[in-house]
Amino acid sequence: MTARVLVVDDVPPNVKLLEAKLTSEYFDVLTAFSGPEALEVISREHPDIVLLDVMMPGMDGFEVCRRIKADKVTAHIPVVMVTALDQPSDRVAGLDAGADDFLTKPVQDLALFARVRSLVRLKVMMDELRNREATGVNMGWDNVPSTELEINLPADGSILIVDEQERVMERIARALDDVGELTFMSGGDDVAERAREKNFDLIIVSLTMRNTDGLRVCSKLRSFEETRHVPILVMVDDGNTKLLVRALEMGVNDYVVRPVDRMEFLARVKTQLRRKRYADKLWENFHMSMQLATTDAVTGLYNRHYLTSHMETQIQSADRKGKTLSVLMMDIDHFKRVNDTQGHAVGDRVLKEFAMRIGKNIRGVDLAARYGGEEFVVMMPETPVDWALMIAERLREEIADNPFDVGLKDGPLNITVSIGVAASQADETPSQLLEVADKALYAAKEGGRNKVVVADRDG
Ligand code: GH3
Ligand code: MG
Repeated sequence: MTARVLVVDDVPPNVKLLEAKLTSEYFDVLTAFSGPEALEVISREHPDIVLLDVMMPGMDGFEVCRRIKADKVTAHIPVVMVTALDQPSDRVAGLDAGADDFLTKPVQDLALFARVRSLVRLKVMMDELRNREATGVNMGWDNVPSTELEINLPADGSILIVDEQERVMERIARALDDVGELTFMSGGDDVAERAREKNFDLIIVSLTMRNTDGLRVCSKLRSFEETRHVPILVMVDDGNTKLLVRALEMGVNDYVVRPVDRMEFLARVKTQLRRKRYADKLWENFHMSMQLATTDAVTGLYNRHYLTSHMETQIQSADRKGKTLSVLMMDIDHFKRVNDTQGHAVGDRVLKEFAMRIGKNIRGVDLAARYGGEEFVVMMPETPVDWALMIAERLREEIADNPFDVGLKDGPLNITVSIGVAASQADETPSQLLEVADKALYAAKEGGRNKVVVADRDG
């Protein structure tokens, strides 16, 4: 995931250091050396996240943060305060100013990347939600129930805490008192299994339990359908970097180091809960607009009109941010044969099942539409073409490897799909991009069907 990060500090070597670190992880870095300059860069460049030094002459970090959060246009941009290690009071002041997270100096790589990524993921979802609502307005649906466009969905929810130490759990309970409903589990081999049974909004796991392998719990949580998208926050002991790296690689969303600072813990928990809220909202919104916009009774997917109208906004926003939008153009192979041999009603059932499988295999920010009879398009914001290719391959396999059970007495039907993949280029219109993807789809058909082909942009 690439993102544009603005680094603000009045000490040039500090800026250089963070810039070098972030650039090495493929973030795009903007810089500013004072509060007023930061505000100017923000209003001009719309960065995805701001790393803000607290101590600056003139306008300090708190004031900059307050101004970012007070302006409707910039309030949704996540702000990370960079504070001196020995200033816990800064954290309280930072929270009051509306900061989303903290880093302490000297900034450690692991903390930096974990926090930046976590907040960028949150912002991607928030942006998508807003774009979709803008599309709804463009299409003249005055009656679309508007989800809160305000930046702050409440950060509360149902939290599971997994730790063996009673003392720790008691302290956590006190810290999270008014954040949500708490459930405690004191470890055991079946923790992850038990966690599946309830809809948690956040799971906090200790990685230093004696009788339970916390990492294993996390890896199971990531593999179960029910808990795959639930944010995980882990607690580790200071200095146990190896364990932490493995946890982050596994897809754990954030971490806190023991002894846990109460304010910091609270901020982290709230960020994760808010992110979950947005993800849920996106899904809700997805289903709602689907019902409102769809003229396609068969699959329940977005129609062509919605797709192209939304894609226009998306391509513009990708251009502005210097990011890539990818599309998959998919067409069921020899679908006419299904109709001819099994009848139109069975054909419809295949289309329905096909649409459902697409839905299951894409992210909440992606958008699936029925483009024509048995042609479907998936649009994926902020997705480079090689990821898109990977997702297309996964979809192709999912279709080909699992015959469609549409209630025939001869058993399930073998279905395959051909897919063309294309990534947007600057100033392209939706129809140009779709045409490029369509050419790739044609090549996949020519190449024998049940294939994925990436558009050849040179030829
Ligand atoms: P190819 O592999 O080249 O894509 O072959 P194909 O048979 O899938 O392609 P073709 O374009 O020749 O046929 C598409 C068929 O899809 C023809 C049309 O009757 C059928 N179709 C289109 N919309 C619907 C629908 O809503 N329901 C059903 N049952 N069939 C549909
Ligand atoms: Mg076809």
